[in-house]
Amino acid sequence: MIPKPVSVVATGGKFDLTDQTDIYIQDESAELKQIGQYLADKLNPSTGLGLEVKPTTDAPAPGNIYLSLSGSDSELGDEGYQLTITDKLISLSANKPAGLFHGIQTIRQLLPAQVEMTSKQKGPWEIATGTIRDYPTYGYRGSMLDVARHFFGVDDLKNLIDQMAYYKMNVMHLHLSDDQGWRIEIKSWPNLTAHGGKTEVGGGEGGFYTQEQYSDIVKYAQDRFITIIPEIDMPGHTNAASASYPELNGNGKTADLYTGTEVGFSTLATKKEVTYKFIDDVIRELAALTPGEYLHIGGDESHATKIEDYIPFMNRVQDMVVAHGKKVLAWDEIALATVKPNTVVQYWAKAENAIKGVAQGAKVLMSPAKNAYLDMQYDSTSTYGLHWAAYIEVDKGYNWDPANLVPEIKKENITGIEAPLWSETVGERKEAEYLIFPRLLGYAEIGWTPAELRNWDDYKIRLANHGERMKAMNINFYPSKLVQWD
Ligand code: TNX
Repeated sequence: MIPKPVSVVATGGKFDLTDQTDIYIQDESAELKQIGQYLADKLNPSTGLGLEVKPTTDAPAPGNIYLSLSGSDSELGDEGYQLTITDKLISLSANKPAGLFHGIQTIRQLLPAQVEMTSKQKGPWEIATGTIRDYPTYGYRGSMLDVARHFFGVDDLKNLIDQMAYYKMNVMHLHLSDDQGWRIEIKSWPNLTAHGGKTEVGGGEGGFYTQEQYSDIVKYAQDRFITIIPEIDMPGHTNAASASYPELNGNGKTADLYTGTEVGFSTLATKKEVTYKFIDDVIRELAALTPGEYLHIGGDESHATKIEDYIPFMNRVQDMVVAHGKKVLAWDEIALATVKPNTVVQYWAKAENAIKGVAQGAKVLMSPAKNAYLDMQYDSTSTYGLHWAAYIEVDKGYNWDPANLVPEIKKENITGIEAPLWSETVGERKEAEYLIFPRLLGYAEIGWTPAELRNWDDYKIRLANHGERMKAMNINFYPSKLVQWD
């Protein structure tokens, strides 16, 4: 299993899934039905067992699966679950629906790998008996996709959301704007996408999400207990905005659409009121599309913005986000400004920035480029990816502890971990998967499993077992030589 559960007690027997098996839910609430149906939809195509979701008031008869909300097991928290499997019953309970959903991923992983295929497979469909009690170490377990350098469509995002859910991740951060493209429709500033969304790195056709499509993604993720965090990067990384609305441009040059991969040349006009009118409109529309708590305002690599302009800009934009009812997430440079209450600092490059954030009372989201960047090459022979921060082989991506990386950043300062995929070198789903997998599984485990239960020698055996699962799920993973794939 990945991530490794907190506690597993095996009892040596087996439960058989048969054509008599159904999924019983404790009441008819929409959430329970939906979680039960998610499990049925994952198991039915491959097993052909025709599992149905049925409400019940009592524990079901032998041979079935039972999902219930108990609500009073404080150790499990909001995302934990207890899974008790006997030869008669699979019984999954949790305080909250999110816990049941994570528990369902465990049930899937306890079945043979072929269960993940979408065509009918042979079976038998046996599960080992025992009890699992499980809950996450960090509340934020995320990945980021840069859809600005190369655009990825709605189906690509949904696919990744399901893959993340399988490994119990709960946040997807979308990098929606950069020099090369603006990817989210803003109704009050239509040229952002009409013009600014028209291309991407290498000169491809780019693209953008309409607000309707975006809401569909948000809902799809929400149904899988994943929160979408939208990022509008500013005041740098804003060439696409400036090319669409020249009055926003602050670097004194004419901004044309850009298809290269340099960073640090663009800036918004931080001294013009129109810029803040623009940002307020963008934040308002984005906040209305976002049920989650956070909006990400970037703040990285603003080399074309003077520091004396950067600081008041970041301070003012944080207040604007708060005024629209959201909390701020930003890259670690934000700590050069005032980190406002509830702002989370995303550590990617400079530990000293993250430390400054902690000193101001902020929590840190851990995305150290040297350990957690999905766009770093595995080694010097990797077809895709960059290596400015490091080569990150699968063992190196796994073998670190967020709470033990920077002495001044302790577990209580950390909200969790996020692994970003920057997309300068990848534009197709299969290319992106090659960089994301299998490293994402390791980041999922770092976020979920207690540090003292993790070690590479044990992990690499479990990872090998997931080779077949990833194949069954049609994931184009990098077959690292460090792992003896099954
Ligand atoms: C740095 S990470 C960037 C991105 C690039 C990435 C490439 C960060 C906050 N800024 O603009 O895409 O490196 O690895």
